[in-house]
Amino acid sequence: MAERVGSSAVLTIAGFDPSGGAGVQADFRVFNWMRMYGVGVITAITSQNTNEVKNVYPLHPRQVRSQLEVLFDDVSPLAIKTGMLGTAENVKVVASTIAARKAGLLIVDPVLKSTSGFDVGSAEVAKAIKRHLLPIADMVTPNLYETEALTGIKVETASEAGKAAQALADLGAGAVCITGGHFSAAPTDIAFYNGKLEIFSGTRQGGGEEYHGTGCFFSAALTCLLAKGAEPGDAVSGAKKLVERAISGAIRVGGGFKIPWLNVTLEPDQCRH
Ligand code: PXL
Repeated sequence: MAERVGSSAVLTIAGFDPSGGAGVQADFRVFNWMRMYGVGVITAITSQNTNEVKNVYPLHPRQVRSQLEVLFDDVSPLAIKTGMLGTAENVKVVASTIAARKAGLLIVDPVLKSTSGFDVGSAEVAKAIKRHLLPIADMVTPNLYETEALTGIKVETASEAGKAAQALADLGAGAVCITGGHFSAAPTDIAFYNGKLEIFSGTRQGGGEEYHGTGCFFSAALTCLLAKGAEPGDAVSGAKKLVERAISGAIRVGGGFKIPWLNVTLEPDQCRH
């Protein structure tokens, strides 16, 4: 009999991006690279390419709840990551269903804005994430913009990020990692867990260009490392190294932003038919 993979599955609850740079498809690629089986629940359909987001069509909360309940009836993911949730109602449904099922580790990527600047989460979504998801999150991974939207603290320096990270922990998140890819100085991530701040400095890859899907890539890699039992600090530094490598190997799929990519493939003779 085939071995059951359900107990080593990771779940992404996120939006669909036809260009595949962000959302569930990006998460699934990372899960594959990390050798974990991905299961997924869609919260919104977006119309976008590698240049821009044109529209976001959130699913009805009933559709989101139904996908989650039917999946949880059968599969118990080791860890769950949330990305774009679309509406405050969807945030509530996701939080209450996960809490009721006491399902796996929870990593919250509070997606609110796309690389191209499109608002993919309103102020109501931010409020609902604060109220319903952060109190049950094991780790939250906002970028600078999302940190400001969630805490009201303007973050331009590492010390401001430290204050904001503590404020996010006070809202109930077990661990916080503020991703500093948008700092004008070096891309420094600031984490707060076990009552302590930790700074992860990085090196800017790819000449300061913007990429589509780096936030999804980082939080998906982090989710896998936490699911495999890494401590928060080791998971952050491991995911940061992977995202840097993926940025330096980024690929051009269309005419817009490049997409982070790890050049890890089967040997050519293994994919010939
Ligand atoms: O990068 C944030 C993000 C996450 N998920 C989906 C997206 C975007 C940004 O465009 O479309 C589906």
